[in-house]
Amino acid sequence: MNGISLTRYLIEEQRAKAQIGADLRLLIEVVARACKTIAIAVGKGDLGGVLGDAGTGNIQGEAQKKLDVLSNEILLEANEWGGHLAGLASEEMDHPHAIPNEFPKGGYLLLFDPLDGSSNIDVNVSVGTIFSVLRCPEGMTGAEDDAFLQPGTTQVAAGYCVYGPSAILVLTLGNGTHAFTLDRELGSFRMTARDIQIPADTKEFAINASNARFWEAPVKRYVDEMLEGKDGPLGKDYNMRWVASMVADVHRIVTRGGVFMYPLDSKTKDKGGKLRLLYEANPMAMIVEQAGGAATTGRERILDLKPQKLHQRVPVILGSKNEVARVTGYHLEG
Ligand code: AHM
Ligand code: MG
Repeated sequence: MNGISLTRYLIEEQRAKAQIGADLRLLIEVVARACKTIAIAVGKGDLGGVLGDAGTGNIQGEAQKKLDVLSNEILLEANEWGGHLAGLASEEMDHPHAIPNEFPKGGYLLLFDPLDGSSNIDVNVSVGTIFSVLRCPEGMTGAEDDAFLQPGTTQVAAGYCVYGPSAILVLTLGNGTHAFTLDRELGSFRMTARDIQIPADTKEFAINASNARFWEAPVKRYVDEMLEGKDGPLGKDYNMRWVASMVADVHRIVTRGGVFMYPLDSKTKDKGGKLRLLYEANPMAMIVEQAGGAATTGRERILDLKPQKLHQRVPVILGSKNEVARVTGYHLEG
């Protein structure tokens, strides 16, 4: 079945398996369309005048790139008028964006990191969009932060689009993880991998090793053991990769296995971690679990966490399930 369009995949999910309704199908189509627009903007680079800082900051005190702001606007504009959403929340907005009164409202909530890894934009390294879809709880409008504070297990869909040599949308509707590559001439996403399975074992890990002196003991132990290679307790040589774009690092793991860690460390402890729960960790955890992998904070399954704040941060360890189990075990022993 490789090669079917995203549209056909969604229609078949809606028709044959009653897996999704028309509203969710529209939502995914609209997000995919926005990702195409972002892919074009990212691809133009300097020629589009889109590189560099926007001169503004987000609620987390991070400097925004022009493409962070543009990607956020593209996703908002694409999603606010279709009638499928009650509200939207983003890494780049302090509070949710309510659907303007002139448009009909739907039953879903959309969360996104419009352009993750944006520190890589100016050096032409892969970046990506991450998104998560929730149902708007009864009695809420979708404009309040509380509407979005749902555990990751309640996500009805999650995905990312990595803007690399090709643009690839990786999507789960809760029954498997599938990849769709953008055919730039046709302007359509076509399935290039169905029911992705992340190998349970791996010899590849991803961590920002410059933080080593800030790590907790279980992560130090695990990384030291990997570095000892085949003469150490793990009995094999490991390789290391760190793109510093979560989307690109996770995409490598989805493609060939590996373990990704942005663990708790003494530098980010006060904030709870580096990566954001609702629009980075939760969607990636759903995608990885649906592909047979695992995702924890080191101590708990990410998808079971009960969010307290819209922009909450968490430690993230995800990927090949035996390695995630090993390092999670080290945390629980300690
Ligand atoms: P961002 O959302 O501001 O781009 O930050 C998240 C990114 C992730 O994509 C990546 O894994 C991480 O930050 C890299 O952090 P570091 O620069 O500490 O290696
Ligand atoms: Mg991000």
